Amino acid sequence: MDKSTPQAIHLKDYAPPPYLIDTVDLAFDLGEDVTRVRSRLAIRANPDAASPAGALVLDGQDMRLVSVALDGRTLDPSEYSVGPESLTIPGPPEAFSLEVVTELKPQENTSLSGLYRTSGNFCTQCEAEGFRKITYFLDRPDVMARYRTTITADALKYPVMLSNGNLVASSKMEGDGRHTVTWEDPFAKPSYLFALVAGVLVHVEDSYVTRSGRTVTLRIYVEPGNQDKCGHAMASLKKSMAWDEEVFGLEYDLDIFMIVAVGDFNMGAMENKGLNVFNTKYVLAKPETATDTDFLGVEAVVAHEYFHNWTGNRVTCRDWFQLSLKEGLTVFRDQEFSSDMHSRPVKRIADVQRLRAAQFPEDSGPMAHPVRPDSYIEINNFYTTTVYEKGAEVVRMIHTLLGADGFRKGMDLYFERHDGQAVTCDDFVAAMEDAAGKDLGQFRRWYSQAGTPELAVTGEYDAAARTYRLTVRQSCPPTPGQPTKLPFHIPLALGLLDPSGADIPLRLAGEPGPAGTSRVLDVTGPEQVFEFVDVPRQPVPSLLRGFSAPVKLRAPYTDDDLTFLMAHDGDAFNRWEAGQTLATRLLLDLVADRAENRPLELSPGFIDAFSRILKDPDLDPAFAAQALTLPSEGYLGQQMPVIDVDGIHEVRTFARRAIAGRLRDDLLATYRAMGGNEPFSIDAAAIGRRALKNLALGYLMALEDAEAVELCVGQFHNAQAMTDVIAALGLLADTRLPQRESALRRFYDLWKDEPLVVDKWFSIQAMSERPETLDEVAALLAHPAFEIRNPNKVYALIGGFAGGNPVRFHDAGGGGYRFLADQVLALNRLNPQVASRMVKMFARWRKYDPRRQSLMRAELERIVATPGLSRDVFEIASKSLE
Ligand code: 0A1
Ligand code: ZN
Repeated sequence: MDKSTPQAIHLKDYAPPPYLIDTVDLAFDLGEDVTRVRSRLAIRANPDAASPAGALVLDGQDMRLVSVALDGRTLDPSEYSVGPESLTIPGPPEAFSLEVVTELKPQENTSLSGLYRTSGNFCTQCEAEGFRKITYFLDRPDVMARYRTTITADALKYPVMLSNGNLVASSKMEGDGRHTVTWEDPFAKPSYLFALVAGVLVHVEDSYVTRSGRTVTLRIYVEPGNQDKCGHAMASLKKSMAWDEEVFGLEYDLDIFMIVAVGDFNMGAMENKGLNVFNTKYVLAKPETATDTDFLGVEAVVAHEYFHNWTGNRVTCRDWFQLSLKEGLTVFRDQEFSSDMHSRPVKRIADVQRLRAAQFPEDSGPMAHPVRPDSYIEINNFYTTTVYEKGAEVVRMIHTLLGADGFRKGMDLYFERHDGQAVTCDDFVAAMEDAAGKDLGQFRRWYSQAGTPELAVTGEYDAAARTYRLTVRQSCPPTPGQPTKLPFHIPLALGLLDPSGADIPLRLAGEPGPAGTSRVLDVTGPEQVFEFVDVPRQPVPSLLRGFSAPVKLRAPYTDDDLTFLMAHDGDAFNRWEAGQTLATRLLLDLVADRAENRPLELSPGFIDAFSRILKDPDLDPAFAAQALTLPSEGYLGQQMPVIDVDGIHEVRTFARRAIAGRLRDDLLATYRAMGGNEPFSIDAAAIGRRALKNLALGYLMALEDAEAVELCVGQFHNAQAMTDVIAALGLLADTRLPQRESALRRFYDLWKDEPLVVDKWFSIQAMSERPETLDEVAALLAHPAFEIRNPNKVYALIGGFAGGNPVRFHDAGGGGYRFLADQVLALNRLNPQVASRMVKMFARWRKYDPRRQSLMRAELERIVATPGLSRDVFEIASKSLE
């Protein structure tokens, strides 16, 4: 760092703001060189502040202060002081108006936070602390104000000018070709929800009539030429609006709802009041350019941002430590929405895979933090999978413990109490507790303790007494700053299967009669015994049904138990889980065999189980595709004390070939059966058929025989849907076939004018398992279509390589590590948020062998020693080394 070491901010130091701001009147004069912002604030001392108001310290950075006026009188510079990150006015009156003029250069803003330019348009991103780069302000979420925004700019270059709320005025200026609009947002909001967009944009329009009969105008703004890719986003928005009314009784509250899609955006999207700004990736979709995963992503993110209108905007966060209040809850809501739109088990499996792939590693590494963190150096580093996805799991557990009705009552009470307020995670839990009459005191530890708990479960059957005793032990490994943990309140959903595979009615000792065949046990102590009575035969337990808690389950299942559960468990999630547990076990055994130079052999019983799934005509193809996918290299690595990168890759490849060799005919039959020529549709059934077809093609290509190659090349050339084109291209990219290069070339030539499709082209090459990949990725940095200032390009190429290609990134030569560190340092100057997302790929360095450890540590040390390091990168790199 060039200045002093950045300091952490602590939750325990929270104090209410000394001043409040009631209204904000902004006037933007957008220019090519300079943008001028005039802000007029109505400020008063906060009656609820802990101490007398004193000096007013406003946040502000990276702009030029032009003037300050208090109650209409321009202040002399001696009457205030300006620091690099603040403007201080000593001893202002109790209530006053403050007018501040600032000048910015959005065209030089590469951080994509604050006001910046994208494709010639103006755009803002204010969460978490971007508003302070626009004007001086109390830039914290517990300062909620009503905004009025006037925008003036050249009418030809910026025909469309948008902000939050409703358009209240517009006029053309005489003579100079400029025009002006004014927007007013009637709802008080924190500064992070402010937005402004101006430029050449076209829109697609629709409308929605709310349950109470109000008509809302819906508009999606895109760059000209993209109107044909907005239909799915619009349909998703309307479904989201209907779902929130139906499930939570929540209606939209303004007369217009706008989405703007921009090509340069750090994250997925942003829920600014009435004016959501989206990464194009989560808006633009048509079958020729977007995969099924993209379509599902658009639907989920449109829903997520829309749902924020209530969970985030109407009720917001008191401070950034409470981020999961809005994010965990809103992710839970979007997951439920997608489950209702498609298949619930398939969605649950996908969400759990994601949690395990990203959140479990975070929770056991140097960046582990509670869902409600205690401290941070840079808040932008805490938009994490722990805050989002584990936060959603915590809300889901409340839903499980309270039931759907209890949860709905809790939501109603939460809005009744807190509409228009900035509140805490604790306020949310209190509303749930009070509405449902359930004590969640111990449950609150999920918010304060980091780490993934482990649940060890054993069962004992007493044939004479007809009882089954389940012993449940919980523990949680230490995490940074939390060496020991108190027991969690864990909802353990389970069933017991009799030898025919049927569920046994469940009755605990002391209970009058059975309470269903699947139930939730409250695990609260370090060790607990649950005794089931009237159990006629030795059962096989189906534990943690639906993944009822974000824990690691250890249960002494035999291979036969797992095969039995795979075939019979009434809970679809656990049928999938049993197969994954068995596969993980077998693959890790093979990794050990390989390390000991023993010959590799895949158990025929396992292949038979796969064969039964493949041939089961009653199975949902989407589920079958998930069940037939082997655990990822990353997940297998997590199960090892020291990750054997090469062993895992080799063994997984071996297993895929072995399965493909044994089941070749079945795979071919599946490929043909799923590959019907029906017209493209994006419903769950069609997505499932494509998933299973491409899974079959993937296995067949593991054999790389002439027939498989012909199918793959044929699919690449003839398929209409991008899902199928990309599946084939991804498989070809892993090969040394002559068709590889021609396919990649053809794909680029066809799609070079579609940036989102070019991103796929970059990531497919970045994820190729071929040994040349690092050199090719390094060369692609110089490709005309690569742009390091564009986050999507960085995520596709650099992120695809470092995050999606374990065997090449972790090449023992260390070239991958050097490459990533170089890119982190280049990005650090341009876009600290993106740089910090890249440096996180080093965080798990301690999980590797000594040679790789020292190579990765050296790169982290090189990064930390670099002058001019951003807070973002400094925090991740230095904590990784601790
Ligand atoms: N609140 C958004 C995510 C988001 C967060 C930060 C951003 O810039 C730093 C941008 C978007 C969401 O949850 O969708
Ligand atoms: Zn969100």
